[in-house]
Amino acid sequence: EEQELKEKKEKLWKLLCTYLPCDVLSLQKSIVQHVEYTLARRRYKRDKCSFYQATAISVRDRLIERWTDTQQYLSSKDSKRVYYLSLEYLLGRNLQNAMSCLALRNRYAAALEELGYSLEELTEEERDPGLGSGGLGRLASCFLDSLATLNFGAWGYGLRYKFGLFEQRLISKAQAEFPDFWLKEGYPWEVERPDVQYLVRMYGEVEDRVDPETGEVKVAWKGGEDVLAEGFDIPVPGFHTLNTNNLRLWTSKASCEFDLGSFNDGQYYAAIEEKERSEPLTSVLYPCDNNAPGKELRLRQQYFFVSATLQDILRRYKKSPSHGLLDLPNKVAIQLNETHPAIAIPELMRLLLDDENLCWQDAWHIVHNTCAYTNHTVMPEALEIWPLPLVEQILPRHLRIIYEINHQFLSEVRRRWPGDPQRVARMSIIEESEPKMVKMAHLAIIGCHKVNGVAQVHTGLLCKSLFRDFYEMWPEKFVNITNGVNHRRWMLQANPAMSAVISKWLGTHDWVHDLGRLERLKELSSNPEFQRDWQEMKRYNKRKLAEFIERTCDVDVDADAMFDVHVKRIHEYKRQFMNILGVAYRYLRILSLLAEEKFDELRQVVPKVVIFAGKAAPNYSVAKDVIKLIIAIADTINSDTRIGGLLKVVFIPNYNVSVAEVIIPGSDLSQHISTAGFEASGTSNMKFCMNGSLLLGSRDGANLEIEQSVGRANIFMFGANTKEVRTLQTTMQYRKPQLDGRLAHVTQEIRSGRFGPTSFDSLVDSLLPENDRYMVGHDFGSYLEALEVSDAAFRKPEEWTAKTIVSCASMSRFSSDRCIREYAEKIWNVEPHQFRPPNKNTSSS
Ligand code: GPU
Repeated sequence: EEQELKEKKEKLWKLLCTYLPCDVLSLQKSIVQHVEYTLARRRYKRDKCSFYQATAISVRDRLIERWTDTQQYLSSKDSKRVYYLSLEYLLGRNLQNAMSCLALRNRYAAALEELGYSLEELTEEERDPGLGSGGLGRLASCFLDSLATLNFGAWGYGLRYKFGLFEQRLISKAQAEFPDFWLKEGYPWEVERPDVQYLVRMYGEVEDRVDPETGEVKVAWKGGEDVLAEGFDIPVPGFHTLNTNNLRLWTSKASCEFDLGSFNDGQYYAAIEEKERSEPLTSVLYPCDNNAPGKELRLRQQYFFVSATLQDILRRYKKSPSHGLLDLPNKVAIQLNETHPAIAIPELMRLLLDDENLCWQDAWHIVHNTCAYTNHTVMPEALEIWPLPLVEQILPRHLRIIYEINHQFLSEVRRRWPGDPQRVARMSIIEESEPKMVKMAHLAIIGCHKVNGVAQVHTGLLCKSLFRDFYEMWPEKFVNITNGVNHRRWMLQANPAMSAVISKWLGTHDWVHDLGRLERLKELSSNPEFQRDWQEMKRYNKRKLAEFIERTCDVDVDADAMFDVHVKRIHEYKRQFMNILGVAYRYLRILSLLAEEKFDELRQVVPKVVIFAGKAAPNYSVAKDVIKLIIAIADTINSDTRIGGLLKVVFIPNYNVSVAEVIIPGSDLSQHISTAGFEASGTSNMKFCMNGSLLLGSRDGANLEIEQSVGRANIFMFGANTKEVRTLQTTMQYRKPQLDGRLAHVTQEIRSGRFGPTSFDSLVDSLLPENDRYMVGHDFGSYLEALEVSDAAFRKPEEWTAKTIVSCASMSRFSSDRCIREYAEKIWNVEPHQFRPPNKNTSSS
């Protein structure tokens, strides 16, 4: 019998013992087969959508074999795994990324060409999964790519929202929101896992039960409602390595376990309806960037996500017979992306206490040494605090655990600082307000062994102000890990023209693996021939962006003008308002030069296209007003024939990852002008530099570290630093500074209706010193000066080009590869494990 089993196993192995063939003909066959059999469409009909999907599935097939092999390999190694828990991911398009990871891009392009499709046109068929709202979600995606490329065994966990971040359209000169049903045509990169399901309970009551034998008190959580979590997996390939990781996204389903009694009572429809109520849990992503929505559904989403994820992690861990629970911290690292998944701390405690029957000390030891927390903001309105009664209602068992954590923690504080009740009150997880509130950041700091900020200045603020008490108590807990971005997506994929120039001049592609290799470009920065290639590349990308602007905004722009870009979520602290005020100032100045016939000075004006893009949260009316003002000013300027081509302003709708891939390579200058102390890091600043664009930046977040890397001459910095902002904010309360004359002039013109009938009163009033939380008035003068310096630099093309080359060549620190290595060393304590197949042939290499 054993022999028979062995033969069957062998047969199974032999049927698929090699990786799928990847010659051009085999790729074509697999594409056409998927059109015919998987999609059941006609292969003769010209249909880009079907061919995109079939191509994606063909690529996915080739990912799956490496993916399952990697997972099996990692299990056999029993290596420590990293789990990245994030409520947001902004994956961007996957087709080209997956193909270049597999080193099959050229072959697929050739295969498609012969079938009458270009890879570029099929690429455009892919919809961005908008499962995130801004930098935090995109960072998570860059991390997944680097983790796989660097051969770390790591899984991402997230939610599979049915509706991603809303689609932004501009209607009647304002933002309008539309649902983003990204799954409309299906998502070919995911694999549904009906076998991976967990029940997640919410509501109900807790009951203390005394064990009659031991006298021990146990808490039982009873009643409530169950929701079923089902996993969908997306393979995450590494670049030129077989290692392929996994991103598991949960969707909510009605659980199919019924109280059968209710059917007998004739409650057939009511019983089913009741169950179906749980479906909408993962319907929609809250569009909150740096803002906590405070909605009950959001808390339920967070808990649903965390519970399914931790059950899954524990199940996988326990599969290995050698694994004892106390060993968990040596085998598992859990990273919490912001406090959004911080309810993981009490949930893991609950699973260990109630389901695994561990004692408190053991459970706490495991939780504390397994989990770590990344903070991404110091803005008070973004810090998550939940009304205690709400937590009690949804998660009564967790509230009990939080009380106990807090109790033990505060005793420790009292021991260390006797007679300091204020400190105890400040550090408590519970805010004694009406109603009481649960502070998720405190819970995360107390429950984790490491807390990290995302740029030096940001981590400094965490230690010096926001989490000062905690830093005093546990200085070794706090670390800085400056953010990084995946240069393979943001250079190699987004900017093939630049990649070709770089590889040509370096004579190798090795920079794709090690961004430090770009340093060698610095010596070439003034080489006239290299400069010519570089400028040609930039012009090519600018023409592509100009075509995109023509298509999306119906505005004709000149690719020889300076492209000055400000793209990110619309937020007061990011100061798009200050930018548009500067644009209005520039416009008025050009008009007065014209009126006064100052032709020499007019000749000095750098022709410019100012490009904005970004979404405002639907309920954030100030941000929506800023969009209205931008559009109003843009319309006035673009239709003013007197200024000719000297100034154009556009607002590109529906900013997302794939739009960014067009905008960033096509920019000359980019603005990162947040009020100092407010932008934790910023990550697009890094992407712009990598693409040969110079930064105009405030003294905030990663701008400061970028300045150190590229050198002061190659970046335009301005404005108050964090310390000055702090003192100014206190002094402004009693000493009101005068409004900059140029600013006063601009605001007067806005009020007077120069830019259309709306007077934008509330926006303009926000500039009054007593209202100006974001220091627009204070920084405006030095902002205009920095713009002038950048204009002067742009007038000297050779010098400008050299600056952009040096700044691009200085970006190695800002690769997410560097960043992930730091997490691995400072927080996770994990080593890479590269999978090499024992006897399968790798036909792709
Ligand atoms: N960030 Br909190 C978000 O995109 N969303 C959020 O809800 C919070 C932070 C951003 C920071 O604003 C940005 O400065 C940072 O670069 C990014 O996270 C990644 O760390």
